[in-house]
Amino acid sequence: MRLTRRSFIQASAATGGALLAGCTAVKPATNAMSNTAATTKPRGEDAGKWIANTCQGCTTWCPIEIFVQNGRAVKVRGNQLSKANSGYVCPRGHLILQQIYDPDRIKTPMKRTNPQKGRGIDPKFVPISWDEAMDTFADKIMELRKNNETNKFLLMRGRYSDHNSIFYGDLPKMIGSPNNISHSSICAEVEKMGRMLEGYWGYADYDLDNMKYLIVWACDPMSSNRQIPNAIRKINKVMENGKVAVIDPRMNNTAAKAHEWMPVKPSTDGAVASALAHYILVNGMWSKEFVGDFKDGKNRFVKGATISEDDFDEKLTHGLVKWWNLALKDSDPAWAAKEAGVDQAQIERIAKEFAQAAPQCAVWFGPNMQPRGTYAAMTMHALNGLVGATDSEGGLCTGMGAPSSSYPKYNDFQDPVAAAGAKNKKIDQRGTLTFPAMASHKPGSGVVLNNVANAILAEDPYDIKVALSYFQNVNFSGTEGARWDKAMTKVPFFIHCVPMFSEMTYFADIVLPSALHHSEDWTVVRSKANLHGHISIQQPVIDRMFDVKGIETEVTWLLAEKLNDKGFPNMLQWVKSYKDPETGKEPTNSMEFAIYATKIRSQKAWDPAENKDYKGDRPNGWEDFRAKGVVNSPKFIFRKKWADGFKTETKKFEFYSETLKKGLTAHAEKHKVSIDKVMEVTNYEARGELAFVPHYESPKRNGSRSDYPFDLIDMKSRFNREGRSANNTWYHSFKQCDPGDVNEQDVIQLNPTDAARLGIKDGDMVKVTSIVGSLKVKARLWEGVRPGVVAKCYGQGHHAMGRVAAKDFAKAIPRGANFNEIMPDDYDRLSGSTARNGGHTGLKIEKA
Ligand SMILES: Nc1nc2c(c(=O)[nH]1)N[C@H]1C(S)=C(S)[C@@H](COP(=O)(O)OP(=O)(O)OC[C@H]3O[C@@H](n4cnc5c(=O)[nH]c(N)nc54)[C@H](O)[C@@H]3O)O[C@H]1N2
Ligand SMILES: Nc1nc2c(c(=O)[nH]1)N[C@H]1C(S)=C(S)[C@@H](COP(=O)(O)OP(=O)(O)OC[C@H]3O[C@@H](n4cnc5c(=O)[nH]c(N)nc54)[C@H](O)[C@@H]3O)O[C@H]1N2
Ligand code: SF4
Ligand SMILES: [Mo]
Repeated sequence: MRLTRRSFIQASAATGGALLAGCTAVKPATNAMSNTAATTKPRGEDAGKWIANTCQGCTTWCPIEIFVQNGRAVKVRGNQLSKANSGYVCPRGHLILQQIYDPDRIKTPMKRTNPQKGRGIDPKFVPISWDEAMDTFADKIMELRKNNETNKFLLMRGRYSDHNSIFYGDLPKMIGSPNNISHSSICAEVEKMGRMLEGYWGYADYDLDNMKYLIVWACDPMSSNRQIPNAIRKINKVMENGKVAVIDPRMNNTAAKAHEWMPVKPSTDGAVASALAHYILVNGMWSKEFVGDFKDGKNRFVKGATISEDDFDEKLTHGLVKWWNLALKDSDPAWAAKEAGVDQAQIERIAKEFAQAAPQCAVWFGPNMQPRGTYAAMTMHALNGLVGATDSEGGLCTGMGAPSSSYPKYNDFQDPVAAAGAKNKKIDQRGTLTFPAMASHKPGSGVVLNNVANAILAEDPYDIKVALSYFQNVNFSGTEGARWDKAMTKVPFFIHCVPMFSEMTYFADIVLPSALHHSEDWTVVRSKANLHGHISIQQPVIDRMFDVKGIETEVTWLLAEKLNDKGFPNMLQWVKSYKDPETGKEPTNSMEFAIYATKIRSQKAWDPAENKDYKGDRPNGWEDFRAKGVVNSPKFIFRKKWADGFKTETKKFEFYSETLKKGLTAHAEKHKVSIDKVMEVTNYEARGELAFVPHYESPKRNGSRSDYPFDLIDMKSRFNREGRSANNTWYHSFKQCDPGDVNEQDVIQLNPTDAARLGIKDGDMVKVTSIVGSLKVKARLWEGVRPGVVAKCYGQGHHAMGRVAAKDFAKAIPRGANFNEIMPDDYDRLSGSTARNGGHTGLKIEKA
């Protein structure tokens, strides 16, 4: 049967119709509404049960339970044992049901029959067997091996589980490629740059129970960010105990509840943060316990005054006086108020009340994905150090980990061809002069996913012949997506491993339909929130309805078998080393491999014989862990870092970052240029020593103010399961829960004063133009966005995905507008992060 895109849709519709009919035919899931396990069977049918799993609708990675009745998933709640979410999910958790039963899911492997590739060009997919799909994949790998060009295999990852260590971490090395490219840099790497001041490369956790002042900055924890159910539950507590202030150009969900909303001009956050620090210092409100004091106790922080380092006795921090002299002495609230377009008195009030609450306070800052975001994030985090809130009760911390065991090593099985191939340069140009891409402070250790499209097109450092992507749709999620359309057209052979057709799938030669992580696959994930870490299971809760497979494990196994048949046995030997930790048995098929890998990874969590001194949850064996689904760590213990030292070069919290200086020095030396030159080519303003301290950098904008007068800011919808829920009807029917947005619509939010000037009325279609291109979108007049700024929720504008996400799926006509299409391809180059926040896109707006 030839399956064109149109007939594929029709085929899906038929199956989907049957499914939906099936859903309505069964009894209502009344038992699922009860908090206790069901005891009575509704109308003599299956009483149903809650099965533990993990939601990955965002980076919170909530332990959840799915209620299954008559073989169907009917309700989702937080895992009642979870300390991260206290048994609750956010609104997105419920969309899992619509994801599972989405009639537009891909139901079988498919191969392309139309050699022509491009956006909206029908690939003319035909269904094939897994056997044929994996055979073709293996042939492609054998060809690369034969030609000694295994480095030309590229594996890109979006979301993932712990088992990404197998598929993303080890498999490319077994094949012989250095090119395992994660999505981290289109995600949130800038945030981690801020925490470099304390030598930590990761996200924070917050002690909301004991907090008295919270500054929510460039994020919206009640709607997005990294612990939503906990933030929703605990925000009231902070508000009762003290105050919440939100700094964001738009009135986000948290701002709608907070005591203060400061609508800063985009990318001027560094100015406000510097002014808060200035105020705190001038008024003697810094933490004497954490930071130290003047030797004679006399405060010399006076506006404009240069201070001698000899006069200050620093304790657990490093470089306070240098920071003041280089960046803060003139950065007073009056200056910042002008720069950021906000009220001076508000800056002073926030500074004062924040410092008064210290150390029971925190700056909760978001990723700040703007071209100079590194320094903005550093300046925000410096405040957490200045008042001693970091690693302190009522403040913030690095959070807890959760137990996990190691996977068997691939190294013993890697052959010389693969070992040589894996030594090549990575495709993303990390570590080149203009891409320092530092993970932590090591240049070239970060990833620059969005630049892979440019590198593929330029064949620099080389061309890519075989690409695979899973859990990812970078043609939609990456800025200036047309680059990705061109790049994926150029790649001769591409495999997409996804449960849904997407913008990226247009370019696939083979599509491998994926088991959904949250309901059909075997794995574990680890995360943290509410001062506890957790390891949480993902296991099948329903029988698979379609011919889908788990990508990270089952596909690895199937490929290994095929490669073995073709004379390359090493991979099969490697996967067979994943023995069942309970019985010692070797896996004999892909499903056993998936289960054993899950047991291996979580052994420390469930095996009473392992990890004996662990003070967190101790399930009694594998079955008990499966039933409970989660192991919570003990509670975070504060001030250990105060006692033991931070992981920076100086072991102190660095206001003058010797750690960043080390990284920048290494990068400059490698390229035989000065650090100033590095700053220049990476688009930062700092020169000299300023590069090593938190400071304000003015907004870097694409497009002149005269031609493109508006600043675009971008945020996630509270219904975005990252990029994956737009084909769910609930996404659209509840859209007004995104402040300012409208049900069933996709809008750009515009302040009424700007709209009046342009003659635009609520609901008018407008044409928005950046230096990259134009889009048409509906205008929504809304006071919750500051004049001069326009805000657009990320998530809609799909021309693929399915019949709900697209306006016309068969004709590839989008529903709404994906602003990534007009956001210039730009970066915070120190981290390699893709810029999308902070008004880096200048916009012109006209009535359409
Ligand atoms: N609902 C939802 N939550 C999610 C996800 C999701 O898809 N949906 N995804 C998860 C993932 S993968 C990640 S990485 C995290 C990311 O978490 P966040 O980055 O915290 O999420 P965003 O909604 O993108 O937040 C951007 C915020 O910055 C504001 N903003 C933009 N420019 C500026 C500026 O110049 N200054 C200031 N002060 N504010 C600015 C926007 O208005 C918005 O409130 O979220 C996770 N949580
Ligand atoms: N303008 C703008 N752009 C953004 C953002 C933004 O806020 N604004 N957010 C950015 C951020 S923070 C991130 S993390 C990225 C995310 O962007 P990507 O890394 O590209 O990931 P998604 O778009 O979430 O994933 C898309 C694909 O995953 C597939 N999928 C869904 N469930 C599963 C599953 O269980 N298994 C497998 N194998 N596949 C599955 C779906 O079919 C879908 O096509 O987007 C970034 N892009
Ligand atoms: S979407 Fe995120 S916060 Fe919501 S339930 Fe899922 S993992 Fe938790
Ligand atoms: Mo992300």
